[in-house]
Amino acid sequence: MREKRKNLKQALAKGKLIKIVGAHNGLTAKLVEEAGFDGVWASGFEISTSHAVPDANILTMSDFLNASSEMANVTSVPVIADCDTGFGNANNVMHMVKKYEAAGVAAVCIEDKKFPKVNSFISGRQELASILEFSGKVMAAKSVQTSEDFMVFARVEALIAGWGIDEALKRAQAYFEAGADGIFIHSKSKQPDEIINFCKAWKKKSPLLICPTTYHIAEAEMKELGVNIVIYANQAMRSAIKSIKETLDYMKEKGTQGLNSQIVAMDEVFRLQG
Ligand code: SPV
Ligand code: MG
Repeated sequence: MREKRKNLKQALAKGKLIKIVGAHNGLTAKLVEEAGFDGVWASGFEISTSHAVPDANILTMSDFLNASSEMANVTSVPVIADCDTGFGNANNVMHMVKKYEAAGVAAVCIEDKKFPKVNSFISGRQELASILEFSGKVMAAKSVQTSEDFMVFARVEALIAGWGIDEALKRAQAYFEAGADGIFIHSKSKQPDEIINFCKAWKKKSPLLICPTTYHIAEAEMKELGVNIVIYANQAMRSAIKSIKETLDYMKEKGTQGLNSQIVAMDEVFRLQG
């Protein structure tokens, strides 16, 4: 686990674009690694979806921790765990960091919304914590880590909440000064403009993370903008849902006649089981 943390930190220092993909269990994390990505995003949205409950802190920290721990156990690439708002106040954040660090994740990411959060793509209900409160959470998180290479990323939700770019920059600055190892700037805009404007104004002050879901930016442009980590947070799960639905529709109509050639062989499943 030490190596994975070190690798992530060194990759960040080198300035290469680190590509990570969202997963929700051991299997999906392993597929991400095998596809050649640099790491796994233990996505709160995906983990919630895998339990068929909303991404709104319905599951407990232990549920998210179990899933993240499973992903870290079966992969050799770093896992960055999405820890929402830190599951409560600064006390919860300190407990959380101890648990996630012990579970072998390379880094955690906390966001500056109020607990309980709702997914960033739900319109209208995005309440932000105060800058002071969230900076305190970042400091609390950094104060309890025991390994040098463990990282805490701070996610700015000001654009998501519609508070604008100046507020986003103010928050990013405060969290960076509080000790965050990187700033995750999130947007639900269909156009990349606000993300591009933020990145240009941020001027590579800290490692930067983005998560293109509704907007698109070419990877070459990300590098120019100073983006260090791109998180493709939910696309793999969305493709899995589509594929499962198609197979179920097929079986409903035709049974298993002709199906084996369209799905993976049992041997492939045994291989993935190890
Ligand atoms: C997640 O994957 O849980 C995220 C990213 O936080 S998003 O759902 O795009 O907000
Ligand atoms: Mg999330």
